[in-house]
Amino acid sequence: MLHNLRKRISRRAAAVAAAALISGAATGAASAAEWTGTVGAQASDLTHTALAFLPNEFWIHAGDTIRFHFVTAELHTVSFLKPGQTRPPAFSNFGINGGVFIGCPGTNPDGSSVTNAACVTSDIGVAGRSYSVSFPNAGNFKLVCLVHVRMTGAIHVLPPSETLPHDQAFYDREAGAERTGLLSEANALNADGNAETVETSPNAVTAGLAVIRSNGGGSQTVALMRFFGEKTFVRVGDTVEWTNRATPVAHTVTFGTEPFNDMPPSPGVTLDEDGARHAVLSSPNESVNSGFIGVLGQETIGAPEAPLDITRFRVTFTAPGVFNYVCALHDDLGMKGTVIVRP
Ligand SMILES: [Cu+2]
Repeated sequence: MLHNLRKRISRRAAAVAAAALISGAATGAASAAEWTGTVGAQASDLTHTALAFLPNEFWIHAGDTIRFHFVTAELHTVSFLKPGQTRPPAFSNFGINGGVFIGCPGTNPDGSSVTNAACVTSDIGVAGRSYSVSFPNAGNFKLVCLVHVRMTGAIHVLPPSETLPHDQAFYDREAGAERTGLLSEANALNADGNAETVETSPNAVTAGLAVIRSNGGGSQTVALMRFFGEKTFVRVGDTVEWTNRATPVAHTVTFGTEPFNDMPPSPGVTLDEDGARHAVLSSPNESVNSGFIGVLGQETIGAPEAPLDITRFRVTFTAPGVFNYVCALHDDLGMKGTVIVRP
């Protein structure tokens, strides 16, 4: 669970915010502007999450700064990889103690300059924290979150002689409209997921849903971090099947004790003929982890072909009982379920 990491970071954020207040008085260059944006959005039900920069496109002047505010329980970064750089995984491990953030590798201090010469990234950001980057040179820069693929933005940096097309009020309106659009999409998706759960097999569970929306700045993702059919009733000998339909968000199905690293499947998890992972559970006291399931390696021109993604996990239950499970990545957002196995 990334829960512990989230808690640990929010405590540190309070200290950073206090330091920022003190140093804020000393800033104020003559012509350079500071723009603001938001990272992520969430509904009161935390399972409804927008993985998006809001807005995800800015036109600014060389010398300007953009400050991004983190507002969600879900973790994000503000990052600019060096052009051509291979995208690193977010963490060296994803486990019970949260995992170690890799970054560029490493992170850059608040106020760092973005150029094409080097990668620049914030640390993992959570609600209450912010991160600013400045752009000394004209050019076009791709903004990414290292935790979520398909969460991108564009920063167009113009020479000071050019007139900017928009003011901050425009970007605030854009952010509001995108936030509203993404979260209402989450509601629609939730209704679809609930309806489909009723129609499909009682042994089938949808492990997350998501939709990617694209605009001129890049892509924004709406994700539902929940299991549709979170209570499943089966008989001894039955098999339950989980399918991640949340392109491009990884999830796990984890029974019992969470492993040190959630990414690989537990030893003993086998592959069915159709490529799905499969485990057998004979007691609610046993632990098993599906490993990451999801569609992560999408088609990209110029990149080596990625293998077929594993989107399904099956568990055969050989004894009665109440088997609770979580998504190890999103349990603190409410992604949990139960299989009740009757004799
Ligand atoms: Cu999840």
